[in-house]
Amino acid sequence: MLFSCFLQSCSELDKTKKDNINGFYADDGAYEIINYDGRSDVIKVDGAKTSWAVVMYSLAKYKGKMITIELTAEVKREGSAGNLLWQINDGQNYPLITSLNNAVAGVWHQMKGRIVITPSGNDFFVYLTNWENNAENTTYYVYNPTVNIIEGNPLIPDLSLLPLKSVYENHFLMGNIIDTTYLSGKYFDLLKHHFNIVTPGNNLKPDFLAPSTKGDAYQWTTAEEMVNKMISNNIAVHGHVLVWHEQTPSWMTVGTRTEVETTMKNYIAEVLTHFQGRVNSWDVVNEAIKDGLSSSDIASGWKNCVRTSANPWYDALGADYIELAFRAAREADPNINLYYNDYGLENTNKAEAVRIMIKDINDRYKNETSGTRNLIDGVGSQAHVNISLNINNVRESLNKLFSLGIEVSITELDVSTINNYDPGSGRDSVISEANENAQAKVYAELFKLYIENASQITRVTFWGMDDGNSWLSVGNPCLFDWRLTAKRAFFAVSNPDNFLP
Ligand code: 9MR
Repeated sequence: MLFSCFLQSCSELDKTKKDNINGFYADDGAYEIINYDGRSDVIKVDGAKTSWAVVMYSLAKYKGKMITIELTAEVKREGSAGNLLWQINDGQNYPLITSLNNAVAGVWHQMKGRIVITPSGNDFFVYLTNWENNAENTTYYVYNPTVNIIEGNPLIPDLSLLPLKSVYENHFLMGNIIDTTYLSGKYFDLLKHHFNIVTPGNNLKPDFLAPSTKGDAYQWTTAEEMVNKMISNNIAVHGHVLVWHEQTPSWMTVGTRTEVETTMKNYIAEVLTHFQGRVNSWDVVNEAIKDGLSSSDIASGWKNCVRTSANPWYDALGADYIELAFRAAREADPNINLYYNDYGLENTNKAEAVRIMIKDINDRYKNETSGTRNLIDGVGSQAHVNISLNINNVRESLNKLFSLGIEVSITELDVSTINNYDPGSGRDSVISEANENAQAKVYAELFKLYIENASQITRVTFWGMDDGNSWLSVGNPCLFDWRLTAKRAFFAVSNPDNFLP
């Protein structure tokens, strides 16, 4: 049995509990501290002995104060796969800190989590549990649980840094994404400091605006709040997205060809009219071109390069859905800038397919308008890349897009330190020095290239402000860490030459 205490709040422990490890204690009778799997001082929680089989850590002394709780532990389940979760109990609420879902039994798993909280209830502790299906009868083991507490507001942006929008004011617009988190407090301060255009990351998508049931009312409230807040702060808004194979209520793509075409037109008209004069450019169609294209696919024509699988717009309307959407948008608001947006254009074949598609659609539209107007005004290269990026491919692809003679924007830039799209827990931000340097170098290479081509680039938008809130948080792809501190990546974007040979 181990009675020693390592962390500050040890003295705050409930003395009625018998034992603790690093200040953690388990509930009476249901646990023992054992040597297990070659490790000493493992907490074994015996699921058969209690319905309240938890490992707890008292935070009573922080009640009513804003703190950040960071937790780590190694955990292992007995029996079958299942969940292990870290929660708060403040006597009234039980916020989830993090969960390990469907963890395989019989192996150790690393768990970590972070929460910023000001608890107001009668009690205050964190606990690790295997609560699932109203039962906690699985035995599990916890090794080396740790807590780190940061007191006060953890967000510490440095607003004395030269704003990125000033660094690039003669080159292109600087953008980032927003959700409701970024509308106030230090998140908003940092957004306003550096960026002059935003893209709502989710709130202008069909599944946020359109009714989930056909015929019900549109849901404007949150989007309105966002757009108005930005405009009143002189931050422009780019709209994302009207027609996409994801995040779209299913009723919108169900019916005969004529019905779906009508639904699409009505949706586009409804949204563009609603935001007319407030949102200046829109991604009309997103991600319509397939991955893994060969040169013979491209030689067979762009319509053979359109995404066919899991694409309900394609199922209803065929490859024509792309042009139909742009025509509907032009009709609904002739003054708005219409963008085609896609990812993976670092792959030169995919960029080529996008190029021939836009050229074909624009050439035909120009014929109809006596050469006066394109239908597609801009092309967005998302640029979700990682530290193995080959900058030569980016250069070649951008040159293909520049050859179209329309606006080119970088629309969703992030540089992940891992080579996959693991979204992570949303709470990671431990980055090795080697990865932070490699990431800074890629950002520097990209911005050097963008600067060289600045006359042909309208906007560069990052897909996330900080690693804590990024959709790829586990790969820490942003310029700021979860506390809004500028990373090397930020300084590489501010001054690429300092990070290049
Ligand atoms: O960042 C968005 C994330 O919060 C959503 O869960 C996800 C769901 O589809 O969409 C993310 O944004 C995507 C964007 O709309 C289109 N390009 C890829 C982006 C990352 O998945």
